Amino acid sequence: MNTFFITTPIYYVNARPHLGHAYTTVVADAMARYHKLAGQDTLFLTGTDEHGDKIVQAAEKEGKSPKEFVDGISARFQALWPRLDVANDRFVRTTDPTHVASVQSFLQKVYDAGDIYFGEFGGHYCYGCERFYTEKELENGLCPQHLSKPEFISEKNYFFRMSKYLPWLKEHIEQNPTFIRPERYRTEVLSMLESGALEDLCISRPKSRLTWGIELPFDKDYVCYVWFDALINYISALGWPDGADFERYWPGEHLVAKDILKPHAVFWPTMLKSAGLPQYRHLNVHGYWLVRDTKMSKSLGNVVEPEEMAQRFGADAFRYFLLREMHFGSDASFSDEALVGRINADLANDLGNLFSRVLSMTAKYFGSRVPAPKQFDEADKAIEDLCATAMRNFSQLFGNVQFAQGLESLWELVRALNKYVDSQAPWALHKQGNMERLATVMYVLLAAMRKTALCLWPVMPVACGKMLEQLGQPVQETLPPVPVLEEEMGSLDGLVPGTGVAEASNLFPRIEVKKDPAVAEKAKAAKAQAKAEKNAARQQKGDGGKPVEPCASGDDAAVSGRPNIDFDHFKALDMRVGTVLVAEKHPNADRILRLEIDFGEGQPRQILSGLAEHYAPEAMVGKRVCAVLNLEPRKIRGLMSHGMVLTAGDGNSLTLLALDGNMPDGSEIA
Ligand code: ME8
Repeated sequence: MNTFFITTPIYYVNARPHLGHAYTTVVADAMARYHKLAGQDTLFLTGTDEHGDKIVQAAEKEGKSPKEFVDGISARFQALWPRLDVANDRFVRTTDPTHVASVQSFLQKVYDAGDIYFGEFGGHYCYGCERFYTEKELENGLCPQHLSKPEFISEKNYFFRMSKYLPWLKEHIEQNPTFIRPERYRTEVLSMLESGALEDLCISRPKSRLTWGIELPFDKDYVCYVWFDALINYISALGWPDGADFERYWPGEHLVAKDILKPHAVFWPTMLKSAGLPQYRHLNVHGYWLVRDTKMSKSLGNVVEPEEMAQRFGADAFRYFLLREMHFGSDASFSDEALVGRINADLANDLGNLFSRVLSMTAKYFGSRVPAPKQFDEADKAIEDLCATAMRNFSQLFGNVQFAQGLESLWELVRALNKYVDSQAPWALHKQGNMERLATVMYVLLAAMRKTALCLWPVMPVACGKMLEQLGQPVQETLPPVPVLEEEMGSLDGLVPGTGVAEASNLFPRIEVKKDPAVAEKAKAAKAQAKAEKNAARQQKGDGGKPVEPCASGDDAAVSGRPNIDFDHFKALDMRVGTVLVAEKHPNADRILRLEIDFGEGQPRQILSGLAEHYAPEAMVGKRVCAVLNLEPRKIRGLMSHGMVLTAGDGNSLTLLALDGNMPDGSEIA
């Protein structure tokens, strides 16, 4: 049977849900919806991880029993998901009796297979991470994650013979290139395996130290290590060992961030192997959301609350932003400005505007009924082809966890439809009384809009419903399981002439950002001063002392204060698109990042750029940039720079120049 099973991590209940949790869960929801749209029998699981020291400590802080405490926070996670239009089929809690029974069966099975032994172990235990560190792993004697001193604990414990399965795991990863994806995380796991640093896994905690956990079936004085317990959720929720859903949906695929790569890429596959169970299909690993390029943390007070975002901007727009802004696998930076920018550009200007203008013209020219098209001309056929290509690309990229690129290819269609409106000028056809041609143009637009709306169901389910309703499509009958995406990728059909459509549409109103007047005033003054200084410097320097002539003809040049250049000078610039492969701080200059950028030249090019105060190095990796390549190479504090990355700045802030389309590395900017 054609099934698709997707999981998120089960989240710790020691803190409230934040942007990071929302991202993973929204992505999983979008994947589940996409596979439903592709006609698959889909199951989507999320849940909460409720055992372990951390939880006990957090409960104690609030003066609650662990159970009372976990019930409260787990309920918060469960309440959040519908507010983000997340429609998980199951919600697993590790305190569920069915999960507990499943974990005990699993432990017994691995024990009976001879893969669990009893031994003595001493190590540096960090309560924050719930794990032991070796001497080598500590940084100045501190836990590298929490920068706190771990406690040295020596005790007898049970161990899982993980090392026995590591050679098999390496081979499995080598033979299955998409077992862990994207590639960078696969490489990371392979080098972890090659390093030889991995050992057997301690899987118990003595009850004398911790009672909040699942009792080992073969020793009642011990509870199970929280990670061993937690990973089993992925099959306990399917009723393993006896549930019919296990037969039906396993193997599935997992979605996690890079922070929990090791347990998912090393512990879990070896556990499955020892228990004689099939391996998962894919481990999909994404990067971290930073907030204004800084790590999100309670102490910095910059934690982004997903519920607040959904309330302020709408769940659809928030979901769109999450999927569009983060290139799966790389880190991304969150800010209100970035969110508003995306909403205004992609949703209000491109998509919303398309619906609004096409529906109001259909009302005006055809009384809000879908007109019957006549013969397609070249322009119509080009839209029909583009629609099929955009849908195919969207589908392929989305299925390949490249959500941002998938949406970008769909937006190529949205933007082309807006251009088609401009070039076909329905108002002129109407004026000329050319109703046949007008009917065809309006039909092409409405039919392509319907296809676009269908593709967007995984990303913006509520807005998709509204779009389909506005196009006169009975949503209950239209949405899955009825239209299978594949069948919609051909010609511009699917709309019955005569169908009634909405008279107007206002799907995504533009968001006006109210600027703090004091901040705006300061920025304006700084800008004016910078401009005056620049002009003065130019007047002094000129060309061999000659003052620069203000431009007489071009207004733009007069505004910038710079002289016009001739076309040949402009043509001499070699400007290209590239992808940042490596980004790190310049060892001798605080404000400068050292970038290695792929411009399709066969090997990456090193460029130094004054971006360090505006972008964290990890947020730069994977970004598409525009750059001038044929600047004279320059040495800056000991390192060579072979070009310049283009940015836009107002004296205070600086942003990279963004591309409005998905062009390959090395594409020329002209
Ligand atoms: O690790 N950016 O739970 P957890 C993106 N209970 N995603 C983020 C993020 C960020 N800044 N912060 C958190 C645990 N996440 C274990 C999992 S699974 C068997 C047990 C998301 O509450 C991301 O999915 O610490 C990450 O992997 C997960 O939350 C960690 O959640």
